[in-house]
Amino acid sequence: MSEIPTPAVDPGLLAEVRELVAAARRPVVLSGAGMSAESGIPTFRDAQTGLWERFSAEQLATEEAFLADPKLVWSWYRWRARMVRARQPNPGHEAVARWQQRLDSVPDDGSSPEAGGAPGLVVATQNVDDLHERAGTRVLSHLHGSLFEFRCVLCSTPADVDLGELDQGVEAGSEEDLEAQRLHTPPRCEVCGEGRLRPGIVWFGEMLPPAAWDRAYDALERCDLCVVVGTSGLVQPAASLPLVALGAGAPVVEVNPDQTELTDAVTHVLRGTAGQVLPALVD
Ligand code: BV8
Ligand code: ZN
Repeated sequence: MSEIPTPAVDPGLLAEVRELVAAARRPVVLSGAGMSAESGIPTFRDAQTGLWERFSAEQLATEEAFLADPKLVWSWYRWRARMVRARQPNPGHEAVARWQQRLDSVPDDGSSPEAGGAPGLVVATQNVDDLHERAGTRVLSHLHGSLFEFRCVLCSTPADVDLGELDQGVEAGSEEDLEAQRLHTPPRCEVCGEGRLRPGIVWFGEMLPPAAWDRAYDALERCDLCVVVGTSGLVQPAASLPLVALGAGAPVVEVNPDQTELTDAVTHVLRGTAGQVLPALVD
């Protein structure tokens, strides 16, 4: 693993947050697209490339876009899923996994659910990639679904989709791969034979999965620390979740190289990247 440059954040503040991390028994990590930026996955703020450069992610991540041009939207998701599969978790993902494993070995202090319940790190992510899981983290909530889940638009039957071998000759995420994915149309559902498959993603204008939302909300009401990593805090209702932790009296730490919609509300701001700051907090 390459030597991680020490983050350019105030050492005193870093030391203070390190103590919060060491003392926390029920922390929650809320992650956004910036968590995966150092793995080479573009964030929603990054400009789209190639075929999709004329669209914003918000325009493509809608049911309307899918119904208007199923091939375009389907190929965008295939291309993104293949890109994620070809990328690796970064030191930020790995630090979160170590933190969760460390807390898994803390004996259950018998705290009643009212007192917050057993110790443990909870991760709720807005991201649709599987990089947290591939770093070894159990993710409690995928608030916006997953690139690797698919279902029928009509009967909602879940389905598996073969995303194709990562052709050695074609670099996943490349323009070439982008053209290759263009040839795919959403397969037909094998159960009802009517509907076409769609990605198991929460599109704009769609409700978040109630179970994922409730689990994240409940964990934040009971947490003793919340670390918000790599989110611009623009997309609702996920962006309001850190406020639940604040309402519960927990410190909320923002890890982000830039100012966000949440900056003024949080209790601690660490202006650095996930891959730099998280290992410096956890190890
Ligand atoms: C809902 C899956 C209603 C898709 C996503 C008009 C019409 C309809 C709805 C709305 C509307 N106006 C507002 C809304 C609500 C809308 C919304 O919030 N829109 C925004 C644009 C204003 N929300 C919705 O539509 C939600 N549903 O409201 O439904 C309803 C209610 C009840 C019943 C029925 C219906 C659904 C929102 C979910 C949409 N799906 N993802 C896909 O992936 O294809 S959201 C998607 O965008 C991501 O998942 C993520 O959540 C969001 C992007 O935000 P971030 O993760 O923050 O990423 P971003 O690029 O913005 O920022 C990256 C950050 O990382 C930056 O701060 C950067 O500085 C930082 N960073 C960069 N590098 C690093 C780093 N940080 C750390 N380390 C680094 N190395
Ligand atoms: Zn079906």
